[in-house]
Amino acid sequence: MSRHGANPLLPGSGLIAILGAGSLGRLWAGYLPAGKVAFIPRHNATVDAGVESLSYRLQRFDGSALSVTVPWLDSSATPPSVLLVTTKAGDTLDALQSTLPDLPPAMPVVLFQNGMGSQQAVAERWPHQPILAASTTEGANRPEPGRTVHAGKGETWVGPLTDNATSLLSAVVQALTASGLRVHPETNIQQRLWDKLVINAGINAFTALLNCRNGDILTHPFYLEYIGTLCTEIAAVLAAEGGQPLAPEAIRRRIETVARSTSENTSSMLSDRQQGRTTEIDFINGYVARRGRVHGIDVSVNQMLTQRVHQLLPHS
Ligand code: NAD
Ligand code: KPL
Repeated sequence: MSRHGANPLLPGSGLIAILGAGSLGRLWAGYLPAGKVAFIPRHNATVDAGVESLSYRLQRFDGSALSVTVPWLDSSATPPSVLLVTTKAGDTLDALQSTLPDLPPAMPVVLFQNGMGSQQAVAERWPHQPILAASTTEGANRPEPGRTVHAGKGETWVGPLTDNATSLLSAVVQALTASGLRVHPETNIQQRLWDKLVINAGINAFTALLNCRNGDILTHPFYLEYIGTLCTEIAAVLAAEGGQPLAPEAIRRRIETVARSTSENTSSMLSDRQQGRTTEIDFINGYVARRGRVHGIDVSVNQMLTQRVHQLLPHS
């Protein structure tokens, strides 16, 4: 570390910038050391006209609550060392399109989106920028506008998507570890993203369509009708993509273990539906369906779930 506390392997001053001041962005901003983190304002947003920071209450996992104030990044300030991207998958490409041109080309970008497809699109669009992906089991929500709740204590794995990010991995993990959250380097982040995608593909759409908590899908006739074929489709796509092969029965066991252990949870997709927000279905079952079509695999159940979630109206 230099005398300024910045990691010499990273560009900039040691500041961590966050794009996407939602639940997950506020969670990281609240745990990272004060003075070392800033939010990036939306392109052309009016927030910086007189409002220099964002304040909110963070309820930490241990039950304690604290007031957090995070500055909006001033474009004239020293450039950040790392950028965390915590926008929804469908917003990420546009958000980066208007943000990255103002930031250093050597600055590592860590993508926190659920599902797959958005991370690969970013890595393809900016192959010369060090791009990493994170897979996290931390859980955060915002029950009211000024309050963020750390609802689930988890772990975060970070790994490189572009070749030039490999040498920066340990420095990025070290920077994130300053939060006190558990962060690990992962050299095969694609596999870890697939592992999470498999779970989300078997739970999220069913909960959104059936308007039920995670555990309630397990006995529902609609779930029981389609889960076997869904797992067969996922297994075939996984094998064709060159990931760790998994039998359909093993996929179903993984899905059902998580549905049971999170039985009282409202999934992120049901929560999006309840709040009238766009879901991430295109990056979950929609991604499996797209990759399946590329390989000539029958993915009709993934397609059906994707279409039906698209047809849903907001429901509370
Ligand atoms: P969220 O909707 O609460 O936050 C996203 C934020 O991005 C919003 O504040 C939105 O205004 C902002 N945004 C959208 N477009 C933008 C732009 N162009 N410029 C700047 N900001 C922009 O969502 P979230 O729950 O924080 O989730 C973010 C991502 O992290 C999702 O992909 C989600 O699946 C993933 N994730 C979330 C959690 C969690 O517990 N919340 C856990 C694991 C993964
Ligand atoms: O990741 C999740 C989500 O809701 O997106 C699960 C594992 C289904 C937990 O709710």
